[in-house]
Amino acid sequence: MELWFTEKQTENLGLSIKVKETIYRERSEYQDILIVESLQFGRTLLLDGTFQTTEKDEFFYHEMLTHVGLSAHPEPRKVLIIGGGDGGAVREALKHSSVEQVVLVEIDGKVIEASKRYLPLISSCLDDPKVKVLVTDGIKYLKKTTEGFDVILIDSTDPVGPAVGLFEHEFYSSVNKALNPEGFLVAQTESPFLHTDLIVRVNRTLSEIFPTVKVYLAPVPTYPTGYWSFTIASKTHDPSIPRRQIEGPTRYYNQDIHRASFSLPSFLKDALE
Ligand code: AG3
Repeated sequence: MELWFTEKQTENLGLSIKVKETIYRERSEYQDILIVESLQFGRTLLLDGTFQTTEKDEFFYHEMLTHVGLSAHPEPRKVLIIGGGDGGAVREALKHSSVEQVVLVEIDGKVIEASKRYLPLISSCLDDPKVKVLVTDGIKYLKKTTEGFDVILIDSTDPVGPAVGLFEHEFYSSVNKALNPEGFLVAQTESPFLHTDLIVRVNRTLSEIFPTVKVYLAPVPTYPTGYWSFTIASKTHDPSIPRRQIEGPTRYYNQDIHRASFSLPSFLKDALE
């Protein structure tokens, strides 16, 4: 007998993986958490039935979420990650030798625990002395923090349920307050093909707050349409120019990719105008 898991990406489109074994399943206070061993992608984390990260393809997403903002910054020392309880973005941020502290604010402690236990390749740096892990609501945290960060990464789930507020004006304003003058905000903003309207809305909202807002793209094989967007905002620097080298190895990101990822297809450019 074969066991398959399908994420319904739309009413009429799905991505299926053949499952070797179920590793972990729990209904937390916030969501349904599932980790399976898949034949194609290795260990795979699914939240509320949607692919979050897999051992085999996580590098596309985590490298692109992290290295564009950190490499465009002249000297990132303090990084804040909202969401991202699997630890993939934390691991990437620590590849920048200037980084002194990474604060991870994840609402669901169960995602952190399960990732530490069952996704060691991704979560490996969560216990690093430079990393501070806080299990709390990122929206509330940013409202009251008095700390300043050089790069803030929003590693959220889709804009449904607990993540809705992470795509709104009020939240972006608190991000702005917590961002140092030379800082960057980077948010994952879904599929350019399926969620063009969301990307346009996020860009308009961020443009009310930040002088520079840009979109960049990358493939992520296990996300809807395999094609993904990130939105980056800054107060000072142009995010499309890499300014520094990364110390650690990368598999997708390099400086050519950095520059090229800001070249947008006509349908998206038109929508953003
Ligand atoms: N966060 C973005 C996941 C969005 C995927 N959406 C979907 N499969 N429908 C990923 C978290 C990884 N650290």
